[in-house]
Amino acid sequence: MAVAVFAVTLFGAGLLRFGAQPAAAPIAGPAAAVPARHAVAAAPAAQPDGCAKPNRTIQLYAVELAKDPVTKQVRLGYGLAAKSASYPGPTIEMTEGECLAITLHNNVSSATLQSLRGNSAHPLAVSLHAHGVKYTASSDGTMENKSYVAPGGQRTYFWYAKPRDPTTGAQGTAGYWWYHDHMVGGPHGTAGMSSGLFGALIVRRQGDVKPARTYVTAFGDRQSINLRRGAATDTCAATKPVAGPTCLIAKPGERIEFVVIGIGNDVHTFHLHGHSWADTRTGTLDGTDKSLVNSVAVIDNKTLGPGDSFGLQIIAGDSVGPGNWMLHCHMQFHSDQGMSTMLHVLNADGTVAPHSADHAP
Ligand SMILES: [Cu+2]
Repeated sequence: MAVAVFAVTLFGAGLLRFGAQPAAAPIAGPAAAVPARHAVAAAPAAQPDGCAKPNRTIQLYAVELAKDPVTKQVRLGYGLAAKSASYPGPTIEMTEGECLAITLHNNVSSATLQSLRGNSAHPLAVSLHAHGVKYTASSDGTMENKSYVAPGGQRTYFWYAKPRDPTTGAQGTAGYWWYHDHMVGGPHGTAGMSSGLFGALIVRRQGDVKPARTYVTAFGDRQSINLRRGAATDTCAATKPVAGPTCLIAKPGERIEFVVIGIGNDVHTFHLHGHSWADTRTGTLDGTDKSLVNSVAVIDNKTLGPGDSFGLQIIAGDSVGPGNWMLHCHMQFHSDQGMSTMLHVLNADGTVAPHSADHAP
């Protein structure tokens, strides 16, 4: 399996905070039949209100990865560099009030995009579509808004994490969201998402408690977690395990965050053994608001529909200690077919406790 597949999508706070001003934003031409080098510049991407001056700029690359070793399906990924692309893609974190400029580079070949296309009239392109944040139509990432990127091209998208307005009560954008392609295969990006073009987007509110690690678990079709099933979801070595999309580890007492995303067509439930969380925006209750403490449910299983996303924080091993804690869809026929992995709360010496892997298909 390609090394890139194992690229770590968790990161410490601020990793993506480059602080640079955005470069000029060359726009890829919308017509798929036009070679990228001849692409005609469309109108510059307009920025949403409150986003006149982006706080940060990042480069994001859409690339083709090695085929899935089990299913032989095409795999695509987003990466902050072409060589670090993975699925899920890098977790992008913002704080309310920030404006982010993201330049998407399409490194996926026309031939690959053509192999995934259902209709020959559909443009060959990738895109970037975000949930939860504010963006104008030119950053929508859709065919309808001509906000996509032809092979070899690039385009800058602008996302605004609008803050909550306490004077009007207008909600902010803080939440656990996701981003994904909306172009590959057809106008809804169905083949792009099912090939790997998706990732988590976290918008924090000032003062939110930050975790030591963030893991992304996208529950999808074919009874998959991050497009994998059974043993393929958990590749942790017994000693010196390396955290990543297929190795969910934590030290006892570490604050761990999960972003849970529903991709594809099925409804799932997210269930984690040995741990529970509050059904709030962050999955936590700090206890200062007694009315919330007495009214908000504490849960260990949550329903996830297509397109939904939520997040939660736990203290790994709290009261239960090290061990191998199953994380699975609780729709029984899904888990029976391999929609199950593990959170390994490590022993004091950093090793994974012995366990039997789930070798369901
Ligand atoms: Cu399921």
